[in-house]
Amino acid sequence: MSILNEISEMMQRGRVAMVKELIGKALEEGISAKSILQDALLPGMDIIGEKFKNNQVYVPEVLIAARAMNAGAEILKPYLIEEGVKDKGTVVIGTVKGDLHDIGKNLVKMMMEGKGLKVVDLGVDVSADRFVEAARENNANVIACSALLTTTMGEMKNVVQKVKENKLNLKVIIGGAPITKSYCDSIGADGFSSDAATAAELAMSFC
Ligand code: B1M
Repeated sequence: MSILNEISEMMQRGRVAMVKELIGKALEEGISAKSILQDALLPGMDIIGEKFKNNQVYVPEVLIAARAMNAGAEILKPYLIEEGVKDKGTVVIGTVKGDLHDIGKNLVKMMMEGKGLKVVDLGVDVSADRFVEAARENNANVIACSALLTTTMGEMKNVVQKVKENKLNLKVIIGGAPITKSYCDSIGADGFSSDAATAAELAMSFC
């Protein structure tokens, strides 16, 4: 089995220590952090997602896999982020109200920090009011909302409305598995991206 397959396998089983060790080994072997993320961790999480959908695994297994995924991504962080001058702008990021998925949001944050942006992370289950309050407190250029559930993505519309009501001079960008460009246009958000790297570029372009 290749080391990338091993990492994916161990991540799916939630074996945090093994994931860390194998990632260290892969980096020593010269495999890029980008490849470890794209060819091992993300496909591993897709497999878990498929099994979850088909009732082959349940919430506890998904949670332990998610913990291993986050631990792996943490190790890759310094390799993934390019050196950049800090504070090219400020982004307030969070996963919307009712939604506890944070792996994608954490990746977006990581990529943004890599571009030299200051990122204020509000975590998960963030209401539209909280996004607006934090944006004001931090004089943010961008609010970045993540949602993984079709039942929670509606909160993004509330964020856009609150920003307009409060006449804040900033952009709202959105993303996450169920989000599309047409949804973005329909709620009047300023930008959409389907992946973390493009989300960071988008945020930069608004700063
Ligand atoms: Co949940 N879950 N989950 N889950 N989960 C999904 C999303 C689901 C598709 C699984 C499925 O049925 N196949 C499904 C949603 C169905 C739907 O709404 N259409 C689902 C469900 C139903 C649920 C629960 C309701 C299950 C239940 O309890 N019965 C429940 C809801 C809890 C809640 O939030 N209130 C639930 C719970 C959980 C766990 C807690 C167990 C765990 C989350 C742990 C955590 O995040 N710390 C979990 C997980 C891990 C998943 C799957 C398996 C993986 C999600 C993930 O992290 N992917 C997921 C199935 C799947 O996606 N295949 C699933 C990896 C991550 C890197 O991708 O977040 O898409 P993603 O981020 C991408 C892009 O979307 C983009 O960049 C990232 C990478 O490039 N992106 C942005 C993300 N945010 C962005 C923001 C941007 C731009 C780009 O701009 C601001």
